[in-house]
Amino acid sequence: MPLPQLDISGQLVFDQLLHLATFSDDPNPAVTRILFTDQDLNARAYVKQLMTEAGLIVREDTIGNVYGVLEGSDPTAPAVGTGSHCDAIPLAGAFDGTLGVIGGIAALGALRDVGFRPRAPLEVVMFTSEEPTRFGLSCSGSRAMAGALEGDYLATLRDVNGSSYLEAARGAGYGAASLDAMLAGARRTRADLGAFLELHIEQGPALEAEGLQVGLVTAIAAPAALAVRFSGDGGHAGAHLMHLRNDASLAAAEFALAVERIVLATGSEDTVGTVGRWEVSPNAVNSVPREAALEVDVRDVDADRRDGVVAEVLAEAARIAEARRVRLETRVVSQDPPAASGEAPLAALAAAVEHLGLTSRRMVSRAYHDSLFMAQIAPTAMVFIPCRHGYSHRPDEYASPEDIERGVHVLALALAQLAGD
Ligand code: HGY
Ligand code: MN
Ligand code: MN
Ligand code: MN
Repeated sequence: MPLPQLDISGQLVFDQLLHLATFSDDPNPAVTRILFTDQDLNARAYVKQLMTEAGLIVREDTIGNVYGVLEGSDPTAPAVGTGSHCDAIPLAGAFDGTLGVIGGIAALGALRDVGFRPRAPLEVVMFTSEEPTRFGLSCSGSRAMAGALEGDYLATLRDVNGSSYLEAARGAGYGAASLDAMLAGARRTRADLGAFLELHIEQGPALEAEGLQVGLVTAIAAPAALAVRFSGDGGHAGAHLMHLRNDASLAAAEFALAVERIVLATGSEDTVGTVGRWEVSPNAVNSVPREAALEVDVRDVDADRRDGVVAEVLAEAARIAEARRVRLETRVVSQDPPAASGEAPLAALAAAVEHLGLTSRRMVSRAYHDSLFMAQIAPTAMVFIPCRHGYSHRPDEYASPEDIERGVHVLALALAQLAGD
């Protein structure tokens, strides 16, 4: 099909992203926007406003996924979707996730503005939450959509205030009579979703280092998240003698270095791991730590190798706990398979890149995305644009209006091909 001539303003999308970034619990340029908080609700309102202004039909599901729909000439055809997330981990930046939502709206708006009438419905979705910050679980919206989230498991999760996911969802105006009903209300299947694309910043340095304009993602690495808690008996930092102590934080310190050692021991640069969250209690200089609550992030493009690292890390936690006479609780919060991109969406992106005469390379995404789960219910692919120095999950995360314009343009042309006219 002849590809439509589109008028896309990277500057406009850039400005909208910077406005969206003002909805934050931390001062600019940092962005902190946690699921179902007031700033998250402000961001949702802005996204729905932009969807409406772009002429899209707005709807929300029971878990808070927000859809903007451009109706197709054949409403029975499986939809072609795009989207990403607007939640942001503490002290993050303005472009992670948001580019795929605001850029997706701009892509659908640009197609509509030139009178492009898709055969299949086109949808842009803001997933309710991709970051694991509030409940420890990543991608709750796309997991629910893909049927990859059990109500029994979600019921076990609590935030730092002890609130459940359902309570938080209801507080934000979502939810349902039960968790299972809420999850059922978000469910999509291959019958109603024919393809999915996600535009995202690379969150790494490769495109910039190689002077390339676009990345075509062939696979998404397999992520895992573990919760590990060491508990000792604490004591007075002065009077409690060393040979009597079972210091939980020292056990955590030995464990964190063991995670690094085990990850490096695979010998592959594709294996990565860190202890990203580490909370000590009572966290007083003159009190021997009683508790050390950690969260561990382990990833690899090779799922078996990732699983081997997870097993070794958990075994090492038990060895350290025994040796240091501390108690141990561990939980595998998530341990997800990798995702391979679908041929048709990848080909549509590649055709758009060629049509626009852009430089590109195929690459693996080491970050996870909602596409990791969308790939379980529809052929899925991602398109990356460079971000300055590869920085992400930092306030100085940055993507230029020019790169944004190229990414949105590729996305729009790929969506047009997949939806047909
Ligand atoms: O952690 C990730 O990979 C994603 O950016 N949340
Ligand atoms: Mn992120
Ligand atoms: Mn993201
Ligand atoms: Mn992501």
